[in-house]
Amino acid sequence: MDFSLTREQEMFQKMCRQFAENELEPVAAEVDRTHSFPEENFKKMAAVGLTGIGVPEAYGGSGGGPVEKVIAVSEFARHCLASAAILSIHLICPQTIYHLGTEAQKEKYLRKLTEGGCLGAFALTEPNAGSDAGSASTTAILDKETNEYVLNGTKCFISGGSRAEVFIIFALTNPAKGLKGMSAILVEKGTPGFSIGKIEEKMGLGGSETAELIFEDCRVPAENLLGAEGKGFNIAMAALDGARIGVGAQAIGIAEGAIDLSVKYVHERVQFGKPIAVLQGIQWYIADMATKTEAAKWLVYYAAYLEEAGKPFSKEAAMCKLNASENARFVTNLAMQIHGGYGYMKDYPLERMYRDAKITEIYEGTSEIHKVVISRAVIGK
Ligand code: COS
Repeated sequence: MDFSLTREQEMFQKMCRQFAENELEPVAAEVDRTHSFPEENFKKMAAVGLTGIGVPEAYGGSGGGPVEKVIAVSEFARHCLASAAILSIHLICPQTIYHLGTEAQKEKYLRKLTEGGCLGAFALTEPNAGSDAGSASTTAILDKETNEYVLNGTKCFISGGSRAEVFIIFALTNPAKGLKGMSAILVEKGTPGFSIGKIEEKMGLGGSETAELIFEDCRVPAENLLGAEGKGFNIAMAALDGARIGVGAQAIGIAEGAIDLSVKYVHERVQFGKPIAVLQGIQWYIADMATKTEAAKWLVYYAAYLEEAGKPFSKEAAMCKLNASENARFVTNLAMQIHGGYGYMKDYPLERMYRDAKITEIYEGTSEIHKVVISRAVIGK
């Protein structure tokens, strides 16, 4: 058993850490305040190969796999959860196209989604289909005369929806079959009949724009079917398994960032004539935060290792996401307690981190859904 990163992974981690410190941290507060997508930063991520993790160089990617994703996303989340989330969620799109796409689809979409700096999105959720993703009602009916799918329906809460150029849309190609009639369809920004609706005002994660997608007789060629027809739900679930490791990475990153700030603060903050680092109450907070975060981190890396090794990992992906996201809320809460009034003020990053951390317990499946997945795996359906 070896818990260490390879030399290449250590160098990659260093590069991601520097990228986060130099490019992400300086704009994190502004991105949150203005709720603006950090377009420039996304282009810079593409320039250094981060938007092509998990896609081979032959398609414009930078190789690597789940472990590299965890490294990059967690390093980013230490400083800016919105940027970490943008990368983590974007990667679902090129990686799914790489795994399931036809050669023509790979040629058409992968370069622009990897080295090209175009954002990808993944759209499953609908107003009446959140946790119960199988009850989605958006349709994509094949017009046999023109050989086009005609999409109708609304997707909501889609991360990057207002900025993405390529979307994987889950829609019913055979509504009579329900969940088994769902397929994955590739849709490009600007396709007639496809418009962006409401852009949500959120509690946190300001820079990651979350949008509604509206399809009104939106036609795409039949060749835009991704994977087998009727297998859309399985494709979505498999993609979400990987995405949940990404959220686990976001959650450990934000917890590590909150610990970094807290450690610095307890040495600097003097009360009762001494730095608060000498107070046992504070020391125990820090001990709990560090221990739980270390444990959360290794469960995330274990899930990533299983995925990389081609072993079953759905249960561990759910476990790592459940555990790391609860820990992110626990740690940011204690970090704020340590910082007292300063932590609550918008002048300091902790207030943003506290708000941002909450989403990790909700998106890519709520904690309750993960308990469903885990308990089914442990005790059966
Ligand atoms: N990988 C591949 N296929 C999977 C899978 C996985 N991890 N999990 C389930 N499936 C398949 C099942 O094998 C089944 O297919 P077959 O009938 O061909 O065997 C099909 O999907 C239905 O599975 P199941 O009966 O478990 O579906 P449920 O309706 O009970 O839903 C949950 C399962 C609740 C786990 C699912 O709806 C879910 O994850 N919901 C949360 C959605 C979510 O995370 N949304 C976040 C936003 S995404 S934009």
